[in-house]
Amino acid sequence: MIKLYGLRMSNYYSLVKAVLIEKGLEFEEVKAPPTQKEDNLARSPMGKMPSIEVDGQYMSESLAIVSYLERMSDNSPLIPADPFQAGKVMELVCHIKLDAELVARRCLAAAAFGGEVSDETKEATDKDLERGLVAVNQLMACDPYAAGSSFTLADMYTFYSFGLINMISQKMFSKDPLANYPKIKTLLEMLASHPSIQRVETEKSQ
Ligand SMILES: N[C@@H](CCC(=O)N[C@@H](CS)C(=O)NCC(=O)O)C(=O)O
Repeated sequence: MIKLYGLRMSNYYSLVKAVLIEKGLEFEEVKAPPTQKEDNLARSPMGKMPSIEVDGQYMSESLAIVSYLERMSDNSPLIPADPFQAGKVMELVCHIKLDAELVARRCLAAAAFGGEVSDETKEATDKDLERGLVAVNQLMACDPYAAGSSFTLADMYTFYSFGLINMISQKMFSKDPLANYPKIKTLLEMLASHPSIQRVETEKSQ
């Protein structure tokens, strides 16, 4: 049985949990906050969450983990069989993660934990995020799903990254990052009722 380490409040933890559910894989959740303690570093070299344990071996990084899970079960494929379409899904995932979410995360400590951020960082984040969102929007099919007609890994990253991007953007810049992207907004509303995502979100409050 796969063990999933981390906390339910983490968007990356939630994403991996939703993929485990989507793929119909059995798993056990183990509460493990991000720390620089030896046991956590053994599971996750940067001390972050989530990580998984399979037969006594560990794996970190959500993208590595979900790629592994995708190969572990044929249920509900999240990456298309066609090599080019598979590449397109991963392209969208990369842009969401690198050019939108990781940019917004520069202000996470200030937005969520009362940390400090310089005006320079704030301004650069706002500007870079706008650019990242243009790129993401260019690749988003929203037809009706992120990468086209079927639900893929890009939908999982859309849901779990935009939750965080929205929160940071509203708090730091007092603006709706998706104001100019109504198709992505509609997609997010649809994804909120996708069964695996809905279960993860419901269980957060338990
Ligand atoms: N690239 C990693 C990022 C994981 C990550 O940043 N996790 C956050 C929680 S959502 C964390 O552990 N933060 C605590 C820290 O950075 O020490 C992944 O995709 O799994």
